[in-house]
Amino acid sequence: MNVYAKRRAAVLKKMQAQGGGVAIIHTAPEVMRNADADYPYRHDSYFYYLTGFTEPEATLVLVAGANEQSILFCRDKNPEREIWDGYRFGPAAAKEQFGFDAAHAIDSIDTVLPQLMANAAALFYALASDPRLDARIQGWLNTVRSQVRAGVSAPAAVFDRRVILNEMRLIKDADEIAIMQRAADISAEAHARAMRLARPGLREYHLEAELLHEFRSHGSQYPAYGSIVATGANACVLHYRAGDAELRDGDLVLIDAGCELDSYASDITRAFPANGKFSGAQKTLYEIVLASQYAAIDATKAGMLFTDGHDAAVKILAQGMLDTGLLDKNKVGTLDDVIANGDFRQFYMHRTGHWLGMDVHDVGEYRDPDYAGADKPWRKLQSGMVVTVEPGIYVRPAAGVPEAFWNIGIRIEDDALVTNEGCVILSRKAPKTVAEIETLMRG
Ligand SMILES: [Mn+2]
Repeated sequence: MNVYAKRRAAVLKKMQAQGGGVAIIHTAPEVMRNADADYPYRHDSYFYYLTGFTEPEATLVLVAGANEQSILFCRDKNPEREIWDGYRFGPAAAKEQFGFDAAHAIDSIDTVLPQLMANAAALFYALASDPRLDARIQGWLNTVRSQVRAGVSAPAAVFDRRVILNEMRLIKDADEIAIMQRAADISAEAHARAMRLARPGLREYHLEAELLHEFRSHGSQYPAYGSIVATGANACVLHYRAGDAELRDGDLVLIDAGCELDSYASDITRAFPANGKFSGAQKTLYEIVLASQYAAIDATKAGMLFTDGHDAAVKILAQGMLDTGLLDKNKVGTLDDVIANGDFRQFYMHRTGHWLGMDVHDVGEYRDPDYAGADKPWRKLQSGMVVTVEPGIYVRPAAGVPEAFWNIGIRIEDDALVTNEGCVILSRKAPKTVAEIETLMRG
């Protein structure tokens, strides 16, 4: 049984535990960019997780009844279209190749799906994720309901299938971990390449081009998200995209970029001096962020709370802000005051991590899903989760802030696989210490 079939079997088991029913998982639609040109096609992550099938216009149906079935709907063979757009499996070959119990042409879904839904206990689908999909579900349900006088019953309950799938996707299996390690290796090498080639006079897009070159030449299909290449003050804009600003002597350059490989994301951030040597002020802040990242990594292991890493990082960052005068002790008080009152948010305004997987901000609850009450505590990390660890400091010019630190933006981000003993840093090959970065850039 292939890994996708195993996952489908696991989903069917969970559906059975909820009384059985029919699950519907569409892949993503093709989206037009302009005129006849589409955006690069990217399948839906849930759909791929359960099928490994990458063609557009496809739907997976899981039937958890007395007779369990995995059924694929996909594009029919079409010699004419295949000349223009390329090979299509078609239902017969897809069934064979991907191990489904049955496969049908997508054009037949309006006829076949209501038959599968007839007398099913419940529907499992992604509620209110897409109005077009909701309308189609309504149509199929009404077709089933119209047969009620013939003794057919319609599903009486609807469950959000994402609840089952998010929990599964949150814990990565060996197959996924192997892919994520390769993705992180490629991205780490891309960061090293950008550092090696960086020098004053280049523009942000030159470094972006180097990242893309490294990603693509190692088989990555696309970047996992829009690459951030931000020089100087641009680094203080959290969602800045690589633009055309020139790297100036004395700038710090922040790169937040990761490739997607075989549907899995990597997500790495590094900051380095354009001229290869940290200034005193840059190094001071860099060492604070690095220390905070090590503290957060130490708190990243099974049994710790998701927020423990953030809290550990904030403690070090806030102390550093007091030590450097970014925060004025006479105004903000002690470390405890700074943390309690949130004064550190002037320079550190985001959280320290997020789940990582097929999506860069991957699915999964951050609160304990098993807690019955309303005020759910943060969830504990478990072996097999992958989380980013990404503290930072961003200093915008402001009255009372020492000018030496103005416009310095630093974030250090790694991808951590949680284990029972601690964590494995998947992105460990990206140079990180001041010495590593300066040595590489001198090279
Ligand atoms: Mn991130």
